[in-house]
Amino acid sequence: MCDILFREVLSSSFFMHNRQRLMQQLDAQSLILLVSGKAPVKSADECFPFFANRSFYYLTGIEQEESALMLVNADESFEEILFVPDRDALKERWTGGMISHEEASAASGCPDIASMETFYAAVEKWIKSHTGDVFIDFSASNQQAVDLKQWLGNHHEKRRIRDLSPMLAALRMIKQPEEIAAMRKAIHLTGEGIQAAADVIRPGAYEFDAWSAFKAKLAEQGILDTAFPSIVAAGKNSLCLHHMKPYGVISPGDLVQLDVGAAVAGVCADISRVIPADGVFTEKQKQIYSLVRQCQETAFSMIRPDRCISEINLACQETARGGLIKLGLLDELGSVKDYFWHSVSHHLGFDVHDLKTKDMPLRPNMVITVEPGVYVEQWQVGIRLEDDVLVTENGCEILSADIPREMTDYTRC
Ligand SMILES: [Mn+2]
Repeated sequence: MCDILFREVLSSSFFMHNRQRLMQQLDAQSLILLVSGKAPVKSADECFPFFANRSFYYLTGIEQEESALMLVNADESFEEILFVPDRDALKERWTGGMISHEEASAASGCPDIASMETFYAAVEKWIKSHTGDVFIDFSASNQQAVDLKQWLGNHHEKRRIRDLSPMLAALRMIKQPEEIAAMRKAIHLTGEGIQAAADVIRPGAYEFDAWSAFKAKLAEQGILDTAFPSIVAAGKNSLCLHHMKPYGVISPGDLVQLDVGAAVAGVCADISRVIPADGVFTEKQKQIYSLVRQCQETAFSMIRPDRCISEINLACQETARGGLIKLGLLDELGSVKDYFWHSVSHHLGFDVHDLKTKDMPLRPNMVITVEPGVYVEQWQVGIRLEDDVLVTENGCEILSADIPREMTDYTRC
């Protein structure tokens, strides 16, 4: 185990295995093309930060901009070529080292590394000498992917171009042991970050005090990019689900909603907890908190292979409906959706909202979140509790079980 988490990488055999699993799903004589992408331009010569397309990363372990993967499924075997841009001393002077062929090969386990300059010629050559279909990721929206699709359309309009994204989703939904191990570390670190944030929450502090305490805890391990923008929402700000401007001041009596996640070796955690500013929950806050906890228990008890997320969601809604009626907030004919604003689960992996095949039944080694939320506008109380859960052979394991989840854990005398 690495002691400093930013050095964590997944092994080349993980990426090789992913490519093999993908190829096994395809007909013989097909061509797969995937690109890493290009950072979007902000303005003039400035770009937004670059992150490689997550499916490209899943198959290569490479974060280099403007790279491409070509996989050819022949009858008995498959060929793989990874194209990376030529190193450019002037560019590297500004933005640091570009990946070498040796580094690309070591990270991906792909023996054949070529210059990106030769990519389109290689595709052209394959298409001219084969009749098979070409698979690209229709869901990729980066400029390099758009250019590739357009080029295929312009130069090979008669060739069948097919969408790879359903196959990528099917693969990425089933987590491999190395991914789960990295996720456990990301979750553990997220728990430490939540504790650090909770420690600075008090009336008079700002939301960004907790926000920066969380980030600082991750930075101690060299983890500088969170899995997604951290949400710290005090009081009525918790009624905005993605409150991303943590400038609010924390007032006495407020609850502070944290929805945060670290990523380790690219694998995300996604955890939500609620901290009372004064160290105590009011009666109304307690009622909503325990209802949300009940919804979580409904979900935990249902998660197992063959269940669909939609079924779990409906059951949680029913738990919420019953509780809201008891509290007098909802009448029998009212809509629970007035309080239960979002679905309970999403898949989690290299993307925080990971690729999925719509409402496919759960399978062992899928990882989903359990995040029921109940939002009571008239009380100015919104509570969401979120844990990350691994589907096992006959139930589930709560990967974030060690992160305190009960009201008593966050009550201070
Ligand atoms: Mn989530």
